[in-house]
Amino acid sequence: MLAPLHLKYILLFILSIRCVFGEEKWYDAEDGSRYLVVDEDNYNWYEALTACATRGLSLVSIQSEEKQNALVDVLKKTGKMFYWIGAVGTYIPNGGLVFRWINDGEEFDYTNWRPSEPNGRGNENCVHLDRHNYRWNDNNCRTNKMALVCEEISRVTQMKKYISSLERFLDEVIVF
Ligand SMILES: [Ca+2]
Repeated sequence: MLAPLHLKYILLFILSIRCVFGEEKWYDAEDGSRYLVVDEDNYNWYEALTACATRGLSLVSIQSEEKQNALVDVLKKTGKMFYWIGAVGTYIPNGGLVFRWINDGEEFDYTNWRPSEPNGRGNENCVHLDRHNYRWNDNNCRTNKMALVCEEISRVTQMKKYISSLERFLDEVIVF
């Protein structure tokens, strides 16, 4: 049978492994929201999106300064430098790159870009938060490995957004 002292060292060893390989943890933000931070910087944007989806979650969208501030408070407690968020650049028919939130497909209203960003011009279509100053940067979706932040999006919320976008679409194509 293991002595208590040995058990203590085994527990410390297990904890140290968690520190080396990172961890995921739920955080309660001051705005009442909850965010799951996967604090391992080995995901490209697509893998980050999948990591959230497999947990029934979505990469976080930051549509307001209040949400940005809440998220900054959360990230002050985490360990990595770069975190993927749920935004991508999409091309519009008349040219140009427009950034949208994946949760509702809406163009950015509130933004918090790092100075001189976005600068990818189509080569950096995915957005991440930078803990140097908690501002945003567009970066290559596939080649960069980062940590990530997920949030819960309820099925009711998703359905309301779907119905709203469908209504807008029908308003445009149906003439009574
Ligand atoms: Ca950039």
